Amino acid sequence: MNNLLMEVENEIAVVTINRPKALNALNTETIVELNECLKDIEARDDIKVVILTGSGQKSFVAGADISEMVHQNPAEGRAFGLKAKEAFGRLENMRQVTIAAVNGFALGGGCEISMSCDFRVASDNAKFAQPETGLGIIPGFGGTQRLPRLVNKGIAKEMIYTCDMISAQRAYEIGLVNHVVSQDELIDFCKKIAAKIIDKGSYAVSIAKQAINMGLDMDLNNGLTLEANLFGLTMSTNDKKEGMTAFLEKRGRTLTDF
Ligand code: CO8
Repeated sequence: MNNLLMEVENEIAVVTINRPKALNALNTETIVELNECLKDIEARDDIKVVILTGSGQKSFVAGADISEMVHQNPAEGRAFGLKAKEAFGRLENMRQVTIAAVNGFALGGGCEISMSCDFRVASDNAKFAQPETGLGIIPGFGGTQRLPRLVNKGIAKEMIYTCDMISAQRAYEIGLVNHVVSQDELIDFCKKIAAKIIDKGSYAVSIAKQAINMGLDMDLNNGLTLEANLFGLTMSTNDKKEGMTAFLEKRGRTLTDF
């Protein structure tokens, strides 16, 4: 991979977008590589959590690559958007948990890729924005859809219409990020959250992820039916037997399903 780095340790993969000269902007090659990398991860049982970050101290991802987009015609722009839809959709719905460790600028496509992760942790120097309307385009990697679902509609509209950059603290206040920590602590902090998640039933976590993601696209009644069905499914697992028996026998548990 030319534009990605990956390290795996203790069932956690740290995937780093690595185009420092362009502040880790996403070009087609990077998006295709990310999609392939995530496909490989999905097939691996030794990775339970993916932490996505950007290389360097300054930028997570400074957006889609403007030097590439400037030459795109409408058909090419659409094709670019669809490639990203596939990669970002995979990030959003893969069975592994995904955490964005936002270590600097998360602008345009950078904010959008972070929103495709299960949740976001920011370093205190992080900055978020959707600057697209200032470039004469609109957010095309999910910003008009995921941002209003994550924060409220009015806040999303103000961010998209004004292109204002917001601080990590403001991102925390509007619920865009779960935690703000120092840059030095960022990856270790995310790894600690990952370790807590890995300690739980990994299959159950992935089913809970499915229930939340699919349920949010349904009305409440259908969402509750989906939950009941998936809950029923978890009653058939070895982890359910082990988790509940261990509790009743007052002993430690070993959960292994994935
Ligand atoms: N694309 C390409 N190159 C970039 C990008 C980018 N998004 N961002 C930064 N770079 C490059 C710069 O051109 C510069 O390159 P060079 O050294 O060769 O001149 C290098 O990175 C360093 O950048 P700066 O010198 O500008 O660094 P500063 O510290 O002065 O500024 C900023 C940092 C504020 C992050 C500034 O670089 C900036 O404003 N970048 C652009 C941010 C932006 O507008 N992002 C949104 C892009 S649009 C988008 O993401 C749309 C997503 C949906 C697409 C849907 C398609 C279907």
